[in-house]
Amino acid sequence: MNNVFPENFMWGGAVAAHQVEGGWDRGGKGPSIVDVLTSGAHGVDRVITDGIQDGYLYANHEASDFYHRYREDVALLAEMGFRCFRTSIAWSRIFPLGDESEPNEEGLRFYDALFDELLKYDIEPVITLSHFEMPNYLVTEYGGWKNRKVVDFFVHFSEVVLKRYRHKVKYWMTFNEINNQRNWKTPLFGYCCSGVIYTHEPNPEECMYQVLHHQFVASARVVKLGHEINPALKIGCMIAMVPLYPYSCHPDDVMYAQEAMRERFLFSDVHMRGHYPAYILKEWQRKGYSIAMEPDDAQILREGCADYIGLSYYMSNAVSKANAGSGSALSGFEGSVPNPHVKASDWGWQIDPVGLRYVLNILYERYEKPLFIVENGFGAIDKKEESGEINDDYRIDYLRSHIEEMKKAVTEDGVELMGYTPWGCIDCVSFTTGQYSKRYGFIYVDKNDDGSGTFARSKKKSFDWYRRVIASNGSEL
Ligand code: BGP
Repeated sequence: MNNVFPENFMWGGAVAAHQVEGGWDRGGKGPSIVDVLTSGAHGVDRVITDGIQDGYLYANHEASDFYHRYREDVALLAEMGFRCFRTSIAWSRIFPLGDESEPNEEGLRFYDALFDELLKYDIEPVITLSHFEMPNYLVTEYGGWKNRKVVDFFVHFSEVVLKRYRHKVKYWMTFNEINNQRNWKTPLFGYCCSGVIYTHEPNPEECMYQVLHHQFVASARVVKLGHEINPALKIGCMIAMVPLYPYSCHPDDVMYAQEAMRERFLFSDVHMRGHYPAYILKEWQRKGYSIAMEPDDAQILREGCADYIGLSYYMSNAVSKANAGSGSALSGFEGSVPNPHVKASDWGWQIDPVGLRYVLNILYERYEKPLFIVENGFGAIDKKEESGEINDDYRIDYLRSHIEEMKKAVTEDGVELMGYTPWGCIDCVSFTTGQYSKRYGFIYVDKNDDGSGTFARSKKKSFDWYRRVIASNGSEL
């Protein structure tokens, strides 16, 4: 079973700037929305008070101190044999306020140095342009993504970095988990994706679709621009792919699950096909929503289809019509029920490796475009033994079982898969909890929820395991 994955399969790992870098106010960086999320400090008003779990207080100000320690980290990634590394560029490191025309050279130099360091070891950077962290100024001055002007600011930022790094970075993605804001009832998701607290809007859902339209247009413009800057660039979209199974084979459950899945497909449909699908136009009509669009928008969307689908996969969910409210599943699937056939993590995330093979197949059948698993992983509280060892066998089990299913999708089903980058390869701040103790890494970082810790790095048991997986191109699991 040697070489079941293509020789150029991109094994690696993923993080995001605000969850790993720290240095939140270093090198001329401006505050981003996550830097001030629950605080009233630094002259910025407290923005969200509801819906955010305790602990999301400045954890990202220092995060894993990657900003100062990236050389040491990249050397460790190289030791594991990484062929690629996914991270994001913090927009407010390049444009502290977000709207200026002149970029911050010091911020640009940081990413130059990081990319050079990666390339020194033949590690391909895979870069997300927006991972939950727009410059805070764009929210306080412009109201975030509901303002069409933000499209131009984002395209300008993207143009600067695409040009600057065109010979260093080939693989890009526009918006991380763009479909998370479909979850607008949870302020954290909606806000981090858009800078808008949807629940404070007179018509939250309509506002969310307006924001989304702006982001679709921005993404399409960036894809087109990127190809003009360097035709070799591959610019993908990024979707959180949680499949929603019908709870039973009752036709009502099956239909409900299909409707609920449009909460995912809407995003990949527009990104990959370049137009809005019929089901969403009908939904808007039913609800009397009118989304402001400019005359050229349809053409922009058509001309800016993404090159590949980046996806995160952590879990599956099940939905039951009987459990749902009266609204359509597309307006928030209230019918979510625990699946009795799978176990869940301590955070209730249902562990379902077969679901990964399933989503790879449904996405590939639907678009016949390359896929890239840019997040997958197991968040857990790791215990450091007195000997210093961290025996994270649960993480190895999780990853092994998912890689096995990914392998079937590639070798048995013929899915075109570009690579695999497990989430949080270096321990970093958890997005949904804001805490440090929910860890995903192969590399342990000595940092605790109360802010204590030395930032010292050490290797978990999974470090060596993953090194062997990569060295054997996935045949030794
Ligand atoms: C995804 C995000 C990541 C990441 C991951 C794990 O939704 O793209 O930023 O954090 O989930 O989630 P958490 O950190 O909350 O466990």
